[in-house]
Amino acid sequence: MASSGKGDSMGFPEGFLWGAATAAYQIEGAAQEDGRAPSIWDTFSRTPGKVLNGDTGDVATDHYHRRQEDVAMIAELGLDAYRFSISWSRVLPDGKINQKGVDFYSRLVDELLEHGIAPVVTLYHWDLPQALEDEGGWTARGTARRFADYAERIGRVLGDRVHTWTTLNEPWCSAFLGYAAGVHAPGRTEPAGALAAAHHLNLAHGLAVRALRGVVSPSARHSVTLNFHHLRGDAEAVRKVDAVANRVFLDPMLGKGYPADLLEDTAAVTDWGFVHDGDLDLIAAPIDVLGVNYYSPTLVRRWDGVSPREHADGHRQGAASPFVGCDDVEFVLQPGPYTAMNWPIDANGMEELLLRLHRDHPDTPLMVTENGAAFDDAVDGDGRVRDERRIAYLRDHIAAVERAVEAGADVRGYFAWSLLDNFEWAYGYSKRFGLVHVDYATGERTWKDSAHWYRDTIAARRRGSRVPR
Ligand code: GBH
Repeated sequence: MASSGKGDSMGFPEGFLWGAATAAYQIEGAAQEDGRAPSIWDTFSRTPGKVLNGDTGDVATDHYHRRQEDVAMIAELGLDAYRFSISWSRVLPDGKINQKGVDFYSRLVDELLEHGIAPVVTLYHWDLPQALEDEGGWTARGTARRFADYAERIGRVLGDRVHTWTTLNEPWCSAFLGYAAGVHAPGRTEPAGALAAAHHLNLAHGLAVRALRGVVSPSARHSVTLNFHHLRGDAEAVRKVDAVANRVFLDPMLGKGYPADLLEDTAAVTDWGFVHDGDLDLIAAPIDVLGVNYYSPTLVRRWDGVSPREHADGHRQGAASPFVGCDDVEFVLQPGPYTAMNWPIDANGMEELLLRLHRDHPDTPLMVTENGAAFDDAVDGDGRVRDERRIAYLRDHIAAVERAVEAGADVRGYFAWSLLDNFEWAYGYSKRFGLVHVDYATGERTWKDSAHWYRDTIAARRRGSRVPR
């Protein structure tokens, strides 16, 4: 075969970024220090019954005080890039810049750069300032403007040093887990509100990309991270869930507007009157790379009206479903093995998803911004964490990314979720996704076997060899 296209070359392309990811509320702690104001996750986690064991992010991994230690660890891992998020209510607690909050991120960026690590910044990983929720949160159009204003101000401060800007992390979770299912902050169960939230998140993204381009370095890349539901099952059920989980964000962001079938499927819930003239042009601000988070596939079929409807993670689907307009769809738990989240382990889904995105949007480069697994890890008497299942998970998923690359997908990087064990949202500290173990009583960090494996794998990759299979 002639060696022309990038699909012919084996392995990952030059400049491929190996990284790990975190998010502000999940790791920082210091919830009431240096002028930080509360976000919806502070409110939600302090509301009894919302988070397992009443856990909160008040201390988390104490990263706010261990920043330098953590950067040293990132450097020792040999990462090319580190993906973290900025706490909006830390840097703009009352609409004005909080210098102490900004300094924290500015130092983090400088320290990363001193070690040759590219900062990949997410502006919004679910922690809306509570003051904005009090004005309607994402159901209010004004929140999109406020977000663009926040993006612009942070862009002015960090814009000369950040490698990649990501507006939103997984707006599906913000809109549908937060405002329809109510299992994430702010815990509202308003199907029409969730669709309005989805639109305002789309608008926030587009406005922010435009605002950032005006103030940051022209060489910076702009992106958004979506959690694609990689769907399998009956064609009609797949189409419906795909519309309200994937295309509701992807299509307008990539300039195709809202899918006609989505508008039809949700017509009984809303008339989409919150979409104003000109919004679709604003949402379609061009991006340079699309962030893809993948953990597991989702199996769906037409609901027979009798059997219980289950979520892919094993939760029974009650009255408050995140899948608005999908009342006749059943979520089937596909056969295991499963992670500690009860999510099926299925690396082929990663390859299929990347290839589908590449086929549907061939001009949009992709980056795997999260992939990883929770297992019940424990530190052994000899100080080791033998997490061989996590190693197998990462190895198989990296191999799947590689197959997608070899088949022609334009994938620019891979970020393991997560650098550290951390606050796993509604599951509190009960689920451990880290490459590095955290003892929550002391804050002590211990490299799991997977951290050593990931370091060695990255190092081997850079010498051009392949993932050991
Ligand atoms: C990511 O969310 C987050 O970005 C990150 O902060 C988090 O810690 C990490 O993953 C691990 O959870 O809704 O029943 O169909 C991933 C969220 C999980 C949402 C799987 C969709 C499918 C199950 N996704 N979920 S269901």
